[in-house]
Order: sequence, then C-alpha cells, then structure tokens
Amino acid sequence: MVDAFAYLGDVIAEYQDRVAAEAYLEPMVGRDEQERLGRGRRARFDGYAAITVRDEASAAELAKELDARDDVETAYVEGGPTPPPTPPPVNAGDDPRSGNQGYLDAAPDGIDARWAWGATDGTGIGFVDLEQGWTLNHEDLAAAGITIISGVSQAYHGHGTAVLGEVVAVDNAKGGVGIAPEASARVVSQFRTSSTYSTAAAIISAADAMSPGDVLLLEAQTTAAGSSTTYLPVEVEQAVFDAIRDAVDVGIVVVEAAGNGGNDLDDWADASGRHLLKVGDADYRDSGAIMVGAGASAAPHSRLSFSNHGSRIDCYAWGQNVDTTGDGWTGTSTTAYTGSFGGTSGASPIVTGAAVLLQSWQRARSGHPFSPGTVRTWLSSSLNTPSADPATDRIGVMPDLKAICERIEWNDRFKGIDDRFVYWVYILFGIINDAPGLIWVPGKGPVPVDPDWRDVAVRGRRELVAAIAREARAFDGRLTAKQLDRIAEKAFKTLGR
Ligand SMILES: [Ca+2]
Ligand SMILES: [Ca+2]
Repeated sequence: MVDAFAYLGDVIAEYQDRVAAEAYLEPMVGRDEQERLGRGRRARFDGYAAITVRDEASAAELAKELDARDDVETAYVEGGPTPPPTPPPVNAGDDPRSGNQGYLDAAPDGIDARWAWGATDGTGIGFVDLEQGWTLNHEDLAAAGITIISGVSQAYHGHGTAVLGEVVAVDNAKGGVGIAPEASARVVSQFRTSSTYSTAAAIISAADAMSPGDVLLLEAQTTAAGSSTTYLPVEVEQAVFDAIRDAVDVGIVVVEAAGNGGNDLDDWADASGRHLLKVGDADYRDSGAIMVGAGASAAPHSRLSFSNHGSRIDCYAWGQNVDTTGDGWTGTSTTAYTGSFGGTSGASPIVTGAAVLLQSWQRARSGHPFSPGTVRTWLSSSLNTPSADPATDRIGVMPDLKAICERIEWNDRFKGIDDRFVYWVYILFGIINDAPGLIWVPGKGPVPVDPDWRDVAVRGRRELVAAIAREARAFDGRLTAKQLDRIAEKAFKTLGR
C-alpha cells in the first residue's frame, strides 16, 4: 500500500524551492490525537496533510498547482482562525427609553454594556434578585419569564420591578433594555410566608437553586445589628453573613447593596465593639460579597450623601436618575416606568449586570465562568472608573466592561510565553501580527501599535529580540518605566528608527 502522506511529502518537495523556505508538511491529525483514534479511523485520514507556507499569495499559488495534479485529489487554502458565530447583538435602538439609560454607556459615564453587547448578552448565566416583591408581568419584563424560587411577593413591588428592569428588561420595542437581557432571571423573597421574614433563609434557598458562576443580588439593608439604628449592609447579621459566605464558597457571585445609612462603615461597631466591616481590623471578616455604594449619575461621580462608605466597599454605580421599569417603590402597574430610581438599590443592579455580562462573556470564550473572587477582583480593580475623589468618597470604582475584557484578553496573549526576553519584546513592541498591541515609546510609555509599527515589528523581530536580550540582561524582575525607556531607545536605534 502506498504511504499517502510520504508520497505527498515528495510532491511538496517539487515545489519547495519556488514557494517558501518555511513551507512544511504535517499530518492533518496531530500525533497525540492519532494515538487516541482507533486504527481504522486514523487510516481514513492518512492521506490528508496540511502545508504551512510563508504568506497567503504563496498558499493560493501552491494550492492551484497541487489541485491541477492528477495524483492530488483536492487542494485548497484553509480559512484559518475566524470568529465563531455570534448571537444577534442586543438592539437597544428600538427600546424607546434606552436613550435615558446612561449607565449603559461607555466609561466614565457608565459600565459600557453597549460595548459588551458586541460579544455577549447574559446568555448562560443565572441571576437572582433577593428582596420583598415584584411585578413579574410588567410589560417589559413578562417575556423574560422570571419565576420566584421561594417566599412571597409581598411588598415594595415597584422597587423589585425597577431592580429587575436594570438587569433584564426585555430587548424588544418597549421601555428600556436590561444590562444583560438574555440572562436567566429569577427572584427570591425575604418574606418566607406572608408573616415571616428572613434574609438568611432567602439567601440559603436561592443559593440551593443556583449554579456556580450565577449572580445573586441582595437588594436589602438592615437596622437590626448592634447599637446602630441606621441602615447597614445585611451581612452585619451573623446568619446572613454565614449564608453569603456559604453561597460564595460554592461559586455563586453575591452582590450586596451597602445600604443608604450614610455611615462610614469603618467607624461602625457591633454590640461587642467589633469593627466587622473595617478592612484590616483584627475583627474584620470577609463575606466574599461584592459590596456596592452609590455615586452621582454624572461623571465624575461623587459619592451621594446617603451612601454607606468605607474600606469594605468594592464598587459604586449610579445612585440616582436610573431609568427602568416600575415606579421604584410600591406601585404594581404593569406599564409604569421611572427615570428616577436610585439609592444603593439603584446602583447594585448596575454592578450586578456588569458581573452577569462578564460571566457570560467568560463562559462563552472558555467554557467556565469566573470564581466569585475573580469577578470581585476584576470589577473592583483600578482599571475601572474611580469616583470623583476616591480618598473621601470611599465607594470603590464603577466597573468598565471594555477595560476589563480588553485587559483579560491582553493577559491571555502572554500565557505560555516562558522566555522573559520574548515576553518583554511583546510588551515593548507589540509583536502581535493579527491584533492590536502596544509599543513602548521612550518618554511616552505604551502606545497602540499602528500598522506601520506592526510591519517593523514583524520585519525586525530577530533584531529586536537580540537588542532586548542584550539590554534586559542587566535587569531582574520588574522593569521601571525609565529602564523600559532606555531599552526601547537602544532597540529603536538598532532598527534605525
Ligand atoms: Ca430592542
Ligand atoms: Ca424593552
């Protein structure tokens, strides 16, 4: 029997000198896969081969010549990496109130859900709103098919309706559109029956019905704990704290309103004098929840006076002028909308929506959503939009989905690069042929690679590696901006730039 693959190798050799020095032949099915395949299935693909050549023109030329031969059945140029089919994008243009939803806009105004919709819409992620009541048949929510996990929809229906609208108002031609309109939404009530109320029991019930990676929003505050009679985050109660911690530990992202008490949570102490919410204090304890304060709707977003604040707060979002479904308080109309929802209640669903979109995006690209800790790290990172005066506001940052997703993709590019010199070259000169990169310009730091620089980076790759290696040997570990400037200057000289 003719070894088809070896025969193909001989065929290619005839073209070797004309096409490209780097042209090489390999079995279509890799060695590892061949070992997993049975003999019969392997044999069926023995005659297939992939040839890598220098450029697309050479590929087209070679494919044409091979295809014309009698001893080659077919030859063609493969399409190469192509974006996967995307779901139809969110169309907010015909939802008449969407123009009022500035929290959907690009930073510094909002979380840039509109950008994220180019890649994701909440698909595949469960979202649960915990509070006391909702109007689930509101005209801009009904099609979302929201169900109640447990408890009774009993009070403040217009509040729950407003919260739901921010996250999952339907993408149609009515009302507004939610931040993550394709998320799978449910609710759970603190009213366990019409006469019993337990935030902890509601959290436990919700967590039991949710999957790792899903997002649970605690739209509640309390006055019960310690000596204080003002509004505090619900985790000051021990059972609630334990229920949150338990949910986070099984992979559920928990977003918690900081509460509208206007308190400095670092100063607050429980009945035993413990500063449970002061990060770094000996008595501090971390529930794992993402705690959310409230800022002004207009950039640069100063803290609103009613918002609790302090070291415990991770994120803020709009605490006023939130356009959404319902009347924001006790109404039950199925056609009501408001342009003035707010409080830490208005802010928390914005951060929740950002968490859902991040999880949905990550799940689609990798198969797995992030852990709750990773979600909190990204949403509270300094990449995001600071408040007007971070040192006095102390309400964290407003998530910027574009900044977060671009940074995550950027980090991914460098996974698997072991050689630190090569790594530095990538950082300094953005040698990424098929995607935007950064180039380190002395005195300016990293700037986007324009097409001209990309070409230089490709042509001068070897010289750059050598130049960087020479210079970088003198430094260990992290390089300062000054050192990068120096290395870049010398490397540019090498390239004659
Ligand atoms: Ca629409
Ligand atoms: Ca709508």
